[in-house]
Amino acid sequence: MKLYYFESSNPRKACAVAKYLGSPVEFVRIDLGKGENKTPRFLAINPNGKVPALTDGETRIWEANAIMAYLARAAGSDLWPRQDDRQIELTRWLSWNASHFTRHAATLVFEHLIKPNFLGRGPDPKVVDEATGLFKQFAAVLDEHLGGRTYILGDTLTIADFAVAGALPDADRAKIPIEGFTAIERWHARLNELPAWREPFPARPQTRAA
Ligand SMILES: N[C@@H](CCC(=O)N[C@@H](CS)C(=O)NCC(=O)O)C(=O)O
Repeated sequence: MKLYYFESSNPRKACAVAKYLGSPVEFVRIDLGKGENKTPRFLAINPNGKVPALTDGETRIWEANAIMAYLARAAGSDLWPRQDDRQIELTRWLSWNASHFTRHAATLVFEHLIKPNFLGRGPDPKVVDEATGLFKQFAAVLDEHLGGRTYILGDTLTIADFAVAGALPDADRAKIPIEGFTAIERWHARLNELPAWREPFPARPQTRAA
């Protein structure tokens, strides 16, 4: 299997799961800064031109959630639960996350990190205000849910935890307002105890000065 990645939030989820499970993947770095995600060769793997993507023989999978599920199922891991009712619960949180929680966190990452660092533009205060308010609205739902639980589905770590936490490693730099959501903070601190979550990406070879 080959796992195509870059050091950014969506590939982080797939790389973290691969590392956590010890999946037999070859990590292939796609340099977004150099546009390697738009080459015909990569577009044949993921026509969206985005990472992560996974190939396994003739199988091509894109979308971080699907890649996490594929790797977990291949490993027979509880990260992808076996019971139908738990798979439905998991799907609920993945859908909620994409439409609400990480959606607004991703807007803040774009405004505070991507625009200034890669596009030479500053954040738009109106967009920041709106995303901050909406993020807090949905963070309150997660905070309440996590109140009596260790992980999103209860006692067992699943891919929902990796998916929902996707943007949180950038929370400080991207001004994602998680302070005060104490159950979220505790849960994310617990994820940060996992080496695979803290350091999901392969080490990069040092380049030597000529
Ligand atoms: N919904 C996709 C999002 C993938 C995505 O947006 N990846 C970003 C990096 S975090 C990317 O490849 N951006 C390059 C581009 O859009 O040109 C997933 O979950 O895998």
